[in-house]
Amino acid sequence: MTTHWILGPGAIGRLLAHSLYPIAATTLLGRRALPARQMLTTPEGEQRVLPLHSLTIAQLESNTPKPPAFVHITTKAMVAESALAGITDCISPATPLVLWQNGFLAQPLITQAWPGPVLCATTTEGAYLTGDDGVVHAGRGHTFVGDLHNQHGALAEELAHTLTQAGLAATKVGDIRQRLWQKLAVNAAINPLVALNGVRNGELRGEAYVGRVVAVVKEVAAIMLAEGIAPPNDGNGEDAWLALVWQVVENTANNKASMLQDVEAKRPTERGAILGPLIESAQRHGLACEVLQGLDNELAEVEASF
Ligand code: KPL
Repeated sequence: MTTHWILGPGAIGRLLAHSLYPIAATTLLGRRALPARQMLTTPEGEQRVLPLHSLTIAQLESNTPKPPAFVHITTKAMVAESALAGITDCISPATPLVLWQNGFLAQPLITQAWPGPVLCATTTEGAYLTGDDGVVHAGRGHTFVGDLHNQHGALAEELAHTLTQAGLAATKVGDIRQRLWQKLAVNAAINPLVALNGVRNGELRGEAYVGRVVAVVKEVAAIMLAEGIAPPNDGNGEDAWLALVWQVVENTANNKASMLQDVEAKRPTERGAILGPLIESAQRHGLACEVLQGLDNELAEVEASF
């Protein structure tokens, strides 16, 4: 059995641990101890309790578990680097990492700094936590796996195969950078607006928000062009990006976006990983980003009030 460590026992981390349990030796790593009995509710509503193995980072230092074949980092984007720093003394620098973060902040930084292979995963699996001992797999999705410099195709293939075997459909891709930026584009058009206004995704279709969505997408589409990110569905520039955003709004109309959940829980948002790379790119390419910068400033103010 291969050994997988999962650093960050949030919703995706615990979904991974439950899914991999029958076919791999998994250890969940976090700052706090978790109850040994963990429940998964499947998309079909079935409930399964598993004795997932978890360790705190402090326990890891005094234990010597079997070296992992993969370390999955499933923390929020802003803390991925510091979480990794907390376990580097316990793993070989050649250990393959798998980054599951939103946005495009942790991926280039860790790819550059880590001596071993770094894979990135982008997923549409839907999951949320119901407490310290429960995770709901709300909807099945698909996961794409690859590395930013296309140097680890065989490893990405192996991981995609393992995830698929575990029931999380996955495909190895050679264009993970494009896919991460495409997701970031959609997140930038939806997340800040819903988080700042306390509304569900579907409400963006209302008169009060349509113009603001269009204004964000206009800036995002120009940045994507400058970054060499192809518009979705073989479409054309701004229209194709807008069509994708409206499609995601439609499909997730009832969702409370992750950034809104963060604001409601008074947690730092992922603005630095979503708006940050867009604003940095706009500045580098001399493009307009007043709308994106305005959203980032407003979110910074909200965070400062926590
Ligand atoms: O990915 C999402 C998120 O909530 O972060 C979207 C696509 C906006 C769905 O809610």
